[in-house]
Amino acid sequence: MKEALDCFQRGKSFLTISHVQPDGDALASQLAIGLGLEQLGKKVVYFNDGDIPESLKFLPKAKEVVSVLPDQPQFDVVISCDCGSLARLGDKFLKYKNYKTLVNVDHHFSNDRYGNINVVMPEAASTGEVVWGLLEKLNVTLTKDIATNIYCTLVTDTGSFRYSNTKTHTLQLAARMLEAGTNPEEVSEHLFESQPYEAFLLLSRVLNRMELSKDKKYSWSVIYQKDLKETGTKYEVTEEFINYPRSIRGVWVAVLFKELQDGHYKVSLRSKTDAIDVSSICQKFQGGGHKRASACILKGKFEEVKTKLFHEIEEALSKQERQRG
Ligand SMILES: [Mn+2]
Repeated sequence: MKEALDCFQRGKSFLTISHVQPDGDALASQLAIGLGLEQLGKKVVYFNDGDIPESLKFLPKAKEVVSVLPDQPQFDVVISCDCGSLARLGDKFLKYKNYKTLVNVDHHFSNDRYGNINVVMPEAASTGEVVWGLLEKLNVTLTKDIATNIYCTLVTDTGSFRYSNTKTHTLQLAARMLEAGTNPEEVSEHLFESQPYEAFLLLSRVLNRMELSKDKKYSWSVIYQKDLKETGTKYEVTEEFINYPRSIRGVWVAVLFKELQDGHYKVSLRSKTDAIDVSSICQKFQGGGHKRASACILKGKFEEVKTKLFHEIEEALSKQERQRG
């Protein structure tokens, strides 16, 4: 932490970055830390490899995010937010050499410490919580714009303060963000009540295909490329879809398969108990994330991918059974 603070104090030019297809924690964290550094008189460029989801464009500073990395001048510091591995920052950044120090600010359990400096706090509810911890130590004033971003990170990663990572200090932090002027209704309207109609055409397909395992302990659904084409949607609208299999009574693990353009499958997993660590399942396929929310990419036909993954899920479920005796 101290090393990162020194680095932020010394640096003059910064690039903030978050993972590809950013969610509310990734993007708002990168915006909040940039806003804080700008307040300290630093030069900040905001970058993300790809498009910003429509629902996040309301975030203060989101309109300044660029998708091209500048050649000149060299940045003193790159700050990556909410990203567990270097590859997740996207292909453009992987080739980029135009900086001196990379600071990795995150809360993913599986973070592989790829930065020159790493501030990784798995106990934090969101990366935004880590970000605010840093900004506070730098004596940054909590403006409404910073607060709205931090609040968005909390709402996103706690499932609107419903998940197990919601602690007393999470709600205290959220309260501070409201005191600084955040309008919670406005944030949830943008995040949850501004869906395009087409998202529901896609959701109805996902619900139609939802299945339950024989033992009723895990549930899954799948989205194919043709679904996106036929409904005119993009994967960014599917962020909340996994909550449907997750919310079935008796289900411990929820799975959403998403066919990618290259025919591989991106697989998102959610666990409803600390006894089943889905990040370790995903790590077997070079993915990762949090114990209760993780993702990985599996290669092969859908039936093969399903068999491989379900084998791991069943292993994890029977291990949990054994532990409970
Ligand atoms: Mn996060």
